[in-house]
Amino acid sequence: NLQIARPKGYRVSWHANPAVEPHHFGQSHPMKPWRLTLTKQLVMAYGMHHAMDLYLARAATYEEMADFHERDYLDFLQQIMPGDIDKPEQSDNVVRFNFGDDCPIFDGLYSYCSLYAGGTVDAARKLCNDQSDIAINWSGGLHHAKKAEASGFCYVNDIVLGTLQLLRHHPRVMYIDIDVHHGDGVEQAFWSTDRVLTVSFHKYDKDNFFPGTGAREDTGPAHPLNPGAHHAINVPLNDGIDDDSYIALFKEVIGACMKTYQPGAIVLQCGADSLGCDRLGCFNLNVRAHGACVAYTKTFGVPLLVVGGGGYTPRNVSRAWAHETSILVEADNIIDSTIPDSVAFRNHFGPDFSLFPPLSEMRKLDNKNTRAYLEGLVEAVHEQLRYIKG
Ligand code: V1P
Ligand code: CA
Ligand code: ZN
Repeated sequence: NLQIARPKGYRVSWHANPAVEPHHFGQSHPMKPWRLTLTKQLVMAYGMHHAMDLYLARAATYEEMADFHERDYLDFLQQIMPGDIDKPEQSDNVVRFNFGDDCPIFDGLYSYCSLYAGGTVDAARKLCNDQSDIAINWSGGLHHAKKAEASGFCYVNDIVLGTLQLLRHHPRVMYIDIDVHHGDGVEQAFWSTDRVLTVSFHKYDKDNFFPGTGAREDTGPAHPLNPGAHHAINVPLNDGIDDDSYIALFKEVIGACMKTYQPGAIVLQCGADSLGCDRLGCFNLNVRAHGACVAYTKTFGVPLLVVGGGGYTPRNVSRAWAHETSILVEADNIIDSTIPDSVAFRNHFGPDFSLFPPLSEMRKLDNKNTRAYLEGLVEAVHEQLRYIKG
């Protein structure tokens, strides 16, 4: 009897398709789908698969992806082959749809995109059908994709597709993004509606950090006829933010947003490039602090769609997402902080073999976020929330 097996706690579902994992973006490209293999190995070695319902994700259909994306763009994504990028007859579309170094055309690209998107759509539907309380797709979270443009390693915006599913059942959905980059694609997709409140925490430097958007003042087009005005919350940060300031900031901002907006569901993008020692990131968070944001989001008891995102030091991505899985299944107090002996690829976790290596100590970065700056951000968010009603 499932009631007895799980007397309290939430029903957690895991949505994944192993066929996502072997895709290669290319030799020097930072995005490595293999990090999903490492995550799954850790989750299984800890036995966490026993505490979730496991679903093999389907590929999203063309029609499902066309809920957000333009057909011209999907047609291109479906037919383009690796050798085509240099063909003159393709060059207009390659440029128009922004393919190139960040978004290369690799073998199996369309399968890769439809599989990670299918996982997020499936996860959202499980929440809507009340067959799950917390649904996880670590292969999703690709927040930069636009309706007719690839961007920043993202081709299909699974977050938008999943959120559109949630909006069929919930009047208001809140989107939270802790990837070190601005969640521009999701923000833009819901720019004109008051039914989604987007909140992104990110490193912001207009000229020197991708994608260069997400200033504090960018809150949605402020026309009196736009219901989506004020419904984009941006929390722009500087290099080196540490555990305590990030957790305090996250709790104040998200606590205030929840109180005002009272969403029926939450989508949480857990990009792990906000950890210390990330190959592309510049924050100084440890695995526990990243996980504390997930734990805090869970305390609201609202249906929760959890997706991955960035994260470019695979051993740390897998540590964070395994730890966060343990928080979601309420096993974080049970599992050992030493990486299990049985885990495949255990050599990747040396020399410490800990789930919680001291990332903030390993690459010294000054915290360029003063207390006054962070207090100013919180105050500005409170002011913005005055325009929003739940
Ligand atoms: O900075 C840029 C573009 C390239 N310039 C013309 C501007 N691109 C970044 C893209 C980062 C994408 C992050 C995605 C996510 O938010 C969600 C999955 O995490 C970029 C960087 C960088 N250091 O920011 N591209 C690359 N590095 C890159 C390096 C080697 C090969 C290919 C791309
Ligand atoms: Ca972000
Ligand atoms: Zn990122």
